[in-house]
Amino acid sequence: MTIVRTVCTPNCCNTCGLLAHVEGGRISRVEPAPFPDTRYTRICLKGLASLERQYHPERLKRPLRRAGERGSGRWEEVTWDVALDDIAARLKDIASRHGARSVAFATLTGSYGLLASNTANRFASVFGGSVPTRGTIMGDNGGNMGMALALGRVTAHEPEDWANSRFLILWGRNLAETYMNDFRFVLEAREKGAIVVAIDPRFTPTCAQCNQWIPIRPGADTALALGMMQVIIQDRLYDRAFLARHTVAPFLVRTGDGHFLRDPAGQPLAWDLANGRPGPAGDTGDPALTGTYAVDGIACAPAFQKLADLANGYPPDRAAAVTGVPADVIRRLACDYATTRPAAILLSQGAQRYFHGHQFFRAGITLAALTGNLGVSGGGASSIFIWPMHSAFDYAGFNYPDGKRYASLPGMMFYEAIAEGKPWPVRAAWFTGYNFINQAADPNRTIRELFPKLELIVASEQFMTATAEQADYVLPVTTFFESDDLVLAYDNLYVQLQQKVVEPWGETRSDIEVFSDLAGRMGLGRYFDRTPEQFLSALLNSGDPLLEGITLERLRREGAIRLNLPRPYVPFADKAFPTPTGRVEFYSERLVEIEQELPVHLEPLEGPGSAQGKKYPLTFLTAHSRFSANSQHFALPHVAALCPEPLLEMNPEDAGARAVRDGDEVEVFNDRGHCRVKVRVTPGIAPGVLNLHQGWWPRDFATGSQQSLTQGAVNPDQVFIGEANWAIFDCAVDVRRVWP
Ligand SMILES: Nc1nc2c(c(=O)[nH]1)N[C@H]1C(S)=C(S)[C@@H](COP(=O)(O)OP(=O)(O)OC[C@H]3O[C@@H](n4cnc5c(=O)[nH]c(N)nc54)[C@H](O)[C@@H]3O)O[C@H]1N2
Ligand SMILES: Nc1nc2c(c(=O)[nH]1)N[C@H]1C(S)=C(S)[C@@H](COP(=O)(O)OP(=O)(O)OC[C@H]3O[C@@H](n4cnc5c(=O)[nH]c(N)nc54)[C@H](O)[C@@H]3O)O[C@H]1N2
Ligand code: SF4
Ligand SMILES: [Mo]
Repeated sequence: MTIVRTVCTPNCCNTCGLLAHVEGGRISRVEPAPFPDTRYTRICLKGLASLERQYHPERLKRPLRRAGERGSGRWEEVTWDVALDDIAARLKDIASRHGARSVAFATLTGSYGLLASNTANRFASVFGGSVPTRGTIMGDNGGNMGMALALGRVTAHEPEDWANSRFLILWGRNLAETYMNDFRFVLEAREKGAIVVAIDPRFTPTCAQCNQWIPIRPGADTALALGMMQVIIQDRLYDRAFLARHTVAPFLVRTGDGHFLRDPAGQPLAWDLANGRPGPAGDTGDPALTGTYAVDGIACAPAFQKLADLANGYPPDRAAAVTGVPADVIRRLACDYATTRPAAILLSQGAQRYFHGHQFFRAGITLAALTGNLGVSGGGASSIFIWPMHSAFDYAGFNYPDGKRYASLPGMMFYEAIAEGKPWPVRAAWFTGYNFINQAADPNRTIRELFPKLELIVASEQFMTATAEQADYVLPVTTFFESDDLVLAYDNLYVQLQQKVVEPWGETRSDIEVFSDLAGRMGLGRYFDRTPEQFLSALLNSGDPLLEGITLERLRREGAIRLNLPRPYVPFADKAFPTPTGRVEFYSERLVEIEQELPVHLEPLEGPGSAQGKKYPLTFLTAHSRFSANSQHFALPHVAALCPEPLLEMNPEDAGARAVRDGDEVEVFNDRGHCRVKVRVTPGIAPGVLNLHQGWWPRDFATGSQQSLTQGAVNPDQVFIGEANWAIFDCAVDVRRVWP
């Protein structure tokens, strides 16, 4: 028997190390692999069930070519030579008629391996194709946009630092299910006496472990934050020194055009209380934060005053009316948060999956700035992405060989690129590590309107997913037990080596083998003339001091190595914020043009007052489940034993109004789609809100699918800021009982 250390690579953000026991060429069991810090030595049911996935009878073994209509399920097995020769010829032909850019290589999060998730990019670069940006099409980038505006960078405190907090707000962050292995650090904080509050329309397993659960109306979090700000400002609970020194609070804003008042050298000015004159904000010892001033006849007020004015519109009573959170709960939360230090806000994806999700992150960060909780251990307003992890590697060298660079297509424009040819036509799509039909917006539209416009669809897959079903070619790929790769987490700072444990199943190949072979057939072989190991070494040899001394040899010996950073990693500990002003920009000059210079609350696209909301009064959440990393695990026997079928969570009030009882079959519907599903009536979800976990396959429903209900609207405000993010939970539906 041999034991090999590899990594569990699905997108659950945890990247546990696995020790695989091999007997007679077959993996007999897996167990958690050691980490230098034993708190990271861990595994979950999905990781244990990865063996069932590995040896699943439905795993794809040989390349398949479509032998009937798309989606008909008729296939013929072909050799790799036949498949790749034909794909090469068709790519050339499509490129010659529509330009190489018309071929889109869409990779998402099937594997965290650097090669698995970047090889299609490299091929796209040398072929000249397009790559849809990932963060937005997956619906994770709205918050990032807000964070980048306010802090200059998307980042997070290292999870072990959560244990140093005295007060934690888990804001739309279902850690016990989605970061199950990191949740221990929150529990450590609690054991040390910290107070933990969860804000979520659902009573999740996370909420069950918190001191307080605060249900909220979906998409109303920015209004809640503004209500808290009103209390903090009115009761003077804010950290004046931090605001004056490290944020734009003292900058004078011109009442006329909303821009900062600057001196001729371009330095923003503040009102110096010591001498009653304006001066460069950086030199002003005692700047005014409040009031209004006239400077050379120009009316202006400090940015903090502008924020206070906005917050004044949300006293707790008003915020309560908007959010559904009682006024006394808002007041208390604000006081507790502002007076217990250090206090952390863990922002996450749930509350940013709305049309204006970027605003929620800005609001959360503004709270942290008001209370001086940025750059301190145990504090912060953290996203799910820990920045130094990914910035350290030489992605550019891998993805853009010889300076050749794919055309970057804003993720949410993928649809219009196919439908309308905007911003340029897409005529072929290749999905790697992406169950697009299952996991992306409005699949009914995709199948009905978009895919028929594509001349070629290829899916590199392990299983016949709903996406693979629509392809012309399905290419079978290896798992993390069958190939070498480097694996990074999104939430911790350990680099790990994924090592081949067993020989590839059937004729499966790794993504890099597939694209190397194809490149050879297309005269692009020189860009793939290195071994996977050489590519991995190059990715590691970025010259970044964070990676100094971290080599493949060491990784092979030690398994997991933490980046060269002091522990715990606390972003902005030096109070240097990489924004245009070097300060926390809760007021963004750039957004004056769209009247979002401050974190104003904006209603969801399909909220109660909207046209869709009036027609369909319930908000449809499709949250992430502990039983599956996205679409990868639900069907595995050990998982199915505990979670056998999709269930719609529904409040008794909404159920009663529709004569629906627990266990009934219902249909969830809107203009875009429907699905038939069993109901779980529970007070653990706010009235007006439904939840059906994401990741289930269409075949798990009697008819329809949960994904068919979602919309893919593009928010022009976000396009102005950067690009539109998929507002997954911004989705109005209704429910009717299905009579037997
Ligand atoms: N087991 C498991 N772990 C995973 C994943 C998985 O599929 N399975 N997926 C990984 C990925 S890709 C991601 S992006 C992360 C996502 O991690 P999370 O952000 O934790 O997950 P979500 O389920 O998107 O949303 C979290 C919570 O937000 C709540 N929510 C919904 N709307 C609102 C709202 O308007 N306001 C507030 N305050 N809360 C709201 C939901 O009810 C949900 O409980 O998890 C990662 N981890
Ligand atoms: N309704 C709804 N939809 C959502 C979400 C939601 O909250 N609600 N969340 C969204 C979010 S945050 C995310 S991140 C996305 C995730 O969406 P996806 O990234 O599509 O999720 P997965 O199902 O994990 O992975 C896709 C496929 O990758 C395959 N795969 C695994 N390893 C490899 C490999 O090494 N190579 C190749 N070629 N394929 C491999 C798997 O078999 C799987 O079918 O889903 C999004 N969709
Ligand atoms: S699925 Fe995620 S939490 Fe579970 S073992 Fe794999 S990496 Fe760890
Ligand atoms: Mo995600």
